[in-house]
Amino acid sequence: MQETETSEGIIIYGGATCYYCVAAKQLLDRKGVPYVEIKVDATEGMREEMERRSRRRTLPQIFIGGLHIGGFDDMTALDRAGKLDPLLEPFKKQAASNG
Ligand SMILES: N[C@@H](CCC(=O)N[C@@H](CS)C(=O)NCC(=O)O)C(=O)O
Repeated sequence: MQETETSEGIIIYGGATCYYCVAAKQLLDRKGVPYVEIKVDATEGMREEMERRSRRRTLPQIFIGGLHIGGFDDMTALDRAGKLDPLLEPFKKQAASNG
């Protein structure tokens, strides 16, 4: 089975027609962090990988630096509690620093 390199970065296991996946990506876009989306219905073995790693079956499943966050609701709850930004901080896009 194909295995992604999941211990680094921000990974969203998502699907083609998934409102919560779009919402999750919009939130991360607003936060200014890069992420990789794995479309579980487009790549063989990825749905199984997602279910094995998250022990959940709904999309999206979000991992930040290898830490399982959960779905969109879970990420939103973390944000409201002020706990998401500290997790994202190491992944924030570099501001133009050489100009
Ligand atoms: N509370 C979840 C809801 C996720 C959800 O319902 N996702 C839909 C797709 S947008 C899904 O996976 N549906 C299939 C299922 O429930 O098995 C979240 O915020 O991520």
